[in-house]
Amino acid sequence: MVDSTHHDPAVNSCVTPVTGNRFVLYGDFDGDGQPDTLTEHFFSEIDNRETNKYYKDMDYDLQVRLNDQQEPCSFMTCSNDYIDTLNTGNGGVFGLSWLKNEGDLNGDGTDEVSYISDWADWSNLNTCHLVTWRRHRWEELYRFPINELSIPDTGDSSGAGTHFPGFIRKIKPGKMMVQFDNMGTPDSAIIRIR
Ligand SMILES: [Ca+2]
Ligand SMILES: [Ca+2]
Repeated sequence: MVDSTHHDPAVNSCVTPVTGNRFVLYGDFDGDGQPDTLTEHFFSEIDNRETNKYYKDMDYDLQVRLNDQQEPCSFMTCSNDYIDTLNTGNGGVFGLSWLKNEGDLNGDGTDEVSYISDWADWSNLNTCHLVTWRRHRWEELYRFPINELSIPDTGDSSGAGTHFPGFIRKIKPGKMMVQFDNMGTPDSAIIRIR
């Protein structure tokens, strides 16, 4: 298999890969009372293996270009064999920029997960996804626009939300407050979920 990153004439052949962050999230995502662990992975579909997200001392435009050549695939696997892989982005992605256990928002006994993919683009507009493991699959309960500038730089793999309260707040089972981006202006709304 050809590693196309080494065949871009505009790129110095001695680029230094930087692995980058991998999120790890703890919770009970199937509600069986046993703890589960979600672990972020960043694969290149060229060789179907874990790969680097970035390159050392390289400007963003080139990072995006090399990212594209890797044919990246961003997903999370679970320590619980009964919980499927959660796909979070294919192609043009640097993995995740946000991942949080939101607790049991809909009151059915399982913890919900919010995540934001770190797209390899030039826009601050992005989407926060709220998902739950239900009926043997990951189901999206809600999604809303966010501005990437509001995401804290967590910088480690301990999971997001340690200082920043997050985008979602539970009001009561089945009812939540969402902080979203309303065409450039921070806004909030009360949302019902089931
Ligand atoms: Ca569990
Ligand atoms: Ca739940």
